Amino acid sequence: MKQLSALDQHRKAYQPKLPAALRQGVDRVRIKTGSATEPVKDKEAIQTAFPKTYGMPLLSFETVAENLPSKPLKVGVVLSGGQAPGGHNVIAGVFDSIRAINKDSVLYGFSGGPGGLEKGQYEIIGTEKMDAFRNTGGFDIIGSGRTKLETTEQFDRCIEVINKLQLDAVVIIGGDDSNTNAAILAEYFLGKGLSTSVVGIPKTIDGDLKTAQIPTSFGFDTAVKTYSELIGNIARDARSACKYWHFIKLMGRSASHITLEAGLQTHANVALISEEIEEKKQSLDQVVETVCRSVKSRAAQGKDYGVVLVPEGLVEFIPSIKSLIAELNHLLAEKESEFAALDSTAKKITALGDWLKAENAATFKSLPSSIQAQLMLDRDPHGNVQVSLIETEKLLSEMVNAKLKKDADYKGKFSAQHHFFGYEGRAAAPSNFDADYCYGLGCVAAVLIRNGKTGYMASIRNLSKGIEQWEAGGIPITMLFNMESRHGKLKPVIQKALVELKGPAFLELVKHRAEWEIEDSYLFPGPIQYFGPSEICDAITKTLALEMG
Ligand code: FBP
Repeated sequence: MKQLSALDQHRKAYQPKLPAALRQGVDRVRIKTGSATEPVKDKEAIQTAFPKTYGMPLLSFETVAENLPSKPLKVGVVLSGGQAPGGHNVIAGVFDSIRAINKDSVLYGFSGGPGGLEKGQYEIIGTEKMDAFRNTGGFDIIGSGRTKLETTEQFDRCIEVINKLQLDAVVIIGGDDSNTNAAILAEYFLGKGLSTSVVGIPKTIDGDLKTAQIPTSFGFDTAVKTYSELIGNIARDARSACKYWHFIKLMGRSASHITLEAGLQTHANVALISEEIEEKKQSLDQVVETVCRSVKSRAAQGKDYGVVLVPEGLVEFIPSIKSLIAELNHLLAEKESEFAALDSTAKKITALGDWLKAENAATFKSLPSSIQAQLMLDRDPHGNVQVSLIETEKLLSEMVNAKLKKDADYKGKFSAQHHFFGYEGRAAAPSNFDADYCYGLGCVAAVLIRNGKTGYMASIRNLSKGIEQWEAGGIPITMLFNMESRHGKLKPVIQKALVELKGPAFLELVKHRAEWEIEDSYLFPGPIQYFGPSEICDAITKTLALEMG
């Protein structure tokens, strides 16, 4: 028998709270059909790509007095992409709900991500296994993966597996790319006359899968609270030892939501926001100057310490580096074999320096060799640079150090420590918020499936209010699409939600940052609390509170 920590034992017994519409039991929920939807832009192209699922209505739920009978359901579940706290509770929500709808329902877990569906690698999730994973972090119940399902050959292999198991539905728990694929699969299945539903669940710690109907993706709450605890501890250490500047890179490859929220939670001296840097078209040197300003003004007060938060995607938002990465992506694909034949990193760096256009070559040559090497590493399956592998925190501190050395007015001592917080929070035990939200999303998915809905994402809105006011429903994924260029071709994709520079969360940072840059205004949020006063245990993120009012 697996040993459990004391916390795991307590959390196992936690009963997630549900939105009002689901409290009488999922077998008492009726779907209310709302108005037809359409995407904000590129309507024609999206309608052409999704003739069967375009324009579907918004769905909301209402409770009815009598039980609504259903046949046993066979449902497959897939965890896709990076871990996010609460994934196990989504599965628990689906598991409990389909069995409440009909006790003979069966849940299949596809292992290792979308590739498990394609290859037919699955296990039947039973009560004992499910119970062992309730309210726990990680995706280890069945594992996750980043295989992208995009070719018709892959779709057809999925259909073979689905037909063999006679699945009524597949639930895809993933981020923007995975939910895009869920909508493509739903459309493809309908085109092939297959009645199996595909339902998506909004997951990612990065917080960049967000719309009016999806106030936040699950996992963001727990991950950012975990990082904020650690940042608070570091700020306290910095203030005690008075000798280090801590450069902390935070996950969030495309958007800076995590850095923004952690900045608001801890009042770190500097919280760099990539979206702002891009909008202001700042150079790397200007970003370095932002940090130097804080270091110098604090040194003038005798404070040779501080905390700088760096979003992991930062380099891709600095226009000159963005242009360099775009050309590198192209070159690495075009000259793949020639590049692979070069037998040392030094030779590769020299070759790229020669192949790049003059402006990009100059940017490339200005970077330390460690960063040059990191920019050449393999791309992820979606063709993205793996920004988690680029040591931006070190790049910045080295450049800050070099700049300060040349500054005759600077009389302080600069010594840096580096940290990367990503994996520390990605599989943390879910906060009460994520435990409740995720379990609810799983229940919502089951209701959508029972009603034969496909191409929908499970949604719970009104999250800044108490759970009694949470609103469950379904949103057609096609309404979230726009057309974007991917590998040189225009494709329908869910638009990533970046930090809104006119939004209340960013404006809150702007309001205070001049003070935080100079003063020791640190807050020490401490660990996530699972038991105790509600204002601590059930607190939502500042981002959600500011955005939802
Ligand atoms: P998802 O977008 O799949 O949710 O993953 C987000 C993330 O945690 C990023 O913040 C990070 O850049 C990335 O995963 C790292 O993933 P991996 O460990 O697979 O390289």
